[in-house]
Amino acid sequence: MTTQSQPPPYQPGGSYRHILHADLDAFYAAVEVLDNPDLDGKAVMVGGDPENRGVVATASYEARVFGVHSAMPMRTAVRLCPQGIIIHPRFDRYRQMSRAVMDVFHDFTELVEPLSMDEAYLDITEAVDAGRLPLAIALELKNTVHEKTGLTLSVGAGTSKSVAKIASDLHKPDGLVVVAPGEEREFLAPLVVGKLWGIGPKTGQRLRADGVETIGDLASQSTGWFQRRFGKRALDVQSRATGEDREPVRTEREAKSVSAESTFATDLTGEDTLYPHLSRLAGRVAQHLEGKQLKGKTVTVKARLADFTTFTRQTTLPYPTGSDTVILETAWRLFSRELTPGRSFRLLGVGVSGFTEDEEYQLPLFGEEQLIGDGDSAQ
Ligand code: DCP
Ligand code: MG
Repeated sequence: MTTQSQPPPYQPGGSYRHILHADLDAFYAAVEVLDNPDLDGKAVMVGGDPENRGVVATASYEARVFGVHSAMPMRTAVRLCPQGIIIHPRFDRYRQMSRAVMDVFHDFTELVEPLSMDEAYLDITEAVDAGRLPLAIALELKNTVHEKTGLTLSVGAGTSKSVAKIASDLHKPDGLVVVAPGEEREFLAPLVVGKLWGIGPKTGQRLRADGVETIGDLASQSTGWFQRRFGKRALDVQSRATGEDREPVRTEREAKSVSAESTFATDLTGEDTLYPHLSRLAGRVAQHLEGKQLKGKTVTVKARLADFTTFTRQTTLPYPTGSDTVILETAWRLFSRELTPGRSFRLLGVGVSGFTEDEEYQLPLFGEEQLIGDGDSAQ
């Protein structure tokens, strides 16, 4: 593995940083259409079986018109879009395409931060400082990805990661939105607060209840208001709302652990109830590890009891893993020891750490990768 140098820190009053956020359109479905042109123009739904509580990993834009979306139970998707063609995911093929796309990104700049298999930030400051326009670079990136892989990419350009990310999502599919330096605040102002990184549905709802609907409403609040509202996160949220955040594009494997946790609406008890939750969390962690191309040796389970007692249990495997099956089996082994009758849980978490840079390890073949979709957060 090579470690790349970071861009110089942002100098207030100095020149702008220029960042692209690039995200493939309907990634898994687009790969399926590419490999089988008969599917072109049809409602394609990639995911698990409707009979087996499978979920939709993604759907083509033709299927989305009917309301089908990622993480929806496939059974619901079939009801909304009966003519939809269900395709089982081929992860190896998606990984292969992902690598090809990431290679193109790396031809543009060495400062690439992958966020998942189909999405990355690119720091293009050097090229812009040398006289190229962000628009020209973004167009060339889209064209090159299309030429080399046949996939379409949506790109957002801006002076910060959060502006670029919001911009890339705005005109999907095949979108291209450039936010000029100095126009960040104006660009963000009319958008709903939920578009901001870090404002989930619950926070969004609470803000709306207080009359803060748009990012513009948020940006006009005082620093004291942000502090009361967001505590430790105040400065981060405020700088994102005003389009002034200066998070650098991170190329190194900085993550020390990848985890996902879930607090339940009601305390849960019993194996049958808790196992699916652990399974979902293990799936989220595996997906995140995959996006970051990481494997770790240590699996941790976190649990909080009804009385708020919180504890963690962990074990170290003889080999690094990124497999949802292995993570789940290990996590369940740790957790099931704690599952005494009647004990009820309000939170569960699964984490993987102890990352290795040795890519030589190959796991023996475990069962098929499972598809577990849900909106839990993974860090
Ligand atoms: N994915 C998944 N489960 C989810 C969300 C996504 O398995 N809950 C997979 C399938 C997607 C891929 O990750 O194809 C990329 O995720 P995106 O959120 O970028 O979604 P798409 O690329 O499919 O659509 P788009 O980016 O055009 O909205
Ligand atoms: Mg995508």
